[in-house]
Amino acid sequence: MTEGIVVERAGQKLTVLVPQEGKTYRGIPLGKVRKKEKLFAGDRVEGRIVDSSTFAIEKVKERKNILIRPPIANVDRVVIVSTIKNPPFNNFLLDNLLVVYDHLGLEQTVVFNKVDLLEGEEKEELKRWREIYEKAGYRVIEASAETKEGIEELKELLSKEGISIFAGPSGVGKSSLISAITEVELRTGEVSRKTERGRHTTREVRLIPFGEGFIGDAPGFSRVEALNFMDKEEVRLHFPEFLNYTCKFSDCLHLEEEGCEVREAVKRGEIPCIRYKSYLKMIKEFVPWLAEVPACKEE
Ligand SMILES: Nc1nc2c(ncn2[C@@H]2O[C@H](COP(=O)(O)OP(=O)(O)OP(=O)(O)O)[C@@H](O)[C@H]2O)c(=O)[nH]1
Ligand SMILES: [Mg+2]
Ligand SMILES: [Zn+2]
Repeated sequence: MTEGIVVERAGQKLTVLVPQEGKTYRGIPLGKVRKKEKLFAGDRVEGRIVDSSTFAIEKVKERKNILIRPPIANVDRVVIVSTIKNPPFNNFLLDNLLVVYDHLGLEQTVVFNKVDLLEGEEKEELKRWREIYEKAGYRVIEASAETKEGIEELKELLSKEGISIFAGPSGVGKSSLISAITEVELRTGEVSRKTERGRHTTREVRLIPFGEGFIGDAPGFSRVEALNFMDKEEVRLHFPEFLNYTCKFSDCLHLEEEGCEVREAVKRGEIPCIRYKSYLKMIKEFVPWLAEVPACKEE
């Protein structure tokens, strides 16, 4: 049996890389595999090289994980790409992704791309967001596929073994960054001036060999809901800044419970209101005391 990895899935068409040969093949799942499961980019497979262009997939190895958004298996780390401008920053999407990927146990990096576009007040806005995420404990990189700022830092991070993927909304420059990193030319598309959104240029998942591992480009998406992946009670565990506080009750949801230290920290301004508001929105709750916190009114 020969080992391979699915590096691309376009509709039913699978592309399998056989590292031993340094060559890609059209992957054809044999009947028993096809009947049992759907294959994803990132799947490690075993099978036989049938001819110079075809690989018969006889077995799919057990998966470490499957990301639904984007659909890739065996992911080790994820780079979540956002922009302050063009398109405007969607902090709620970023917060949902951070929760979902932490739940899956992935190593995460927050990237703000297109910093070359920012002026004056917009630079201040970036600085404020950067501080919020860094204080919470995330690694934040400012980048530009245009000026190549941050590209060396990303290269270093992504040359490690395993599968790293780029996630985030359409138009933030995922494909542009991957092109700058790997020097593989990928299709990119302009952001619409009217709607300020990307045009879903990348249609398929594709893994590109880089360093000891792979970098995955995938279509953008604008909605992910943490509650589709976990119970309401779990969400609080994936806000690292909440974990610095010990509430009276260990199952505290940080709403209106007696002895809630997270609430006190929000009131004192130690936990940014905007992150706490994301948490409430994620678990679909409301707390009346928020209206009394001066720092929360400004936002
Ligand atoms: N000024 C500037 N423009 C950028 C930068 N990165 C990407 N762009 C532009 O932003 C647009 C969108 O880039 P893409 O790389 O296609 O974005 P994407 O995230 O892959 O989008 P989807 O494939 O639709 O999900 C293109 O017109 C790029 O040229 C950057 O750092 N600075
Ligand atoms: Mg793209
Ligand atoms: Zn609490």
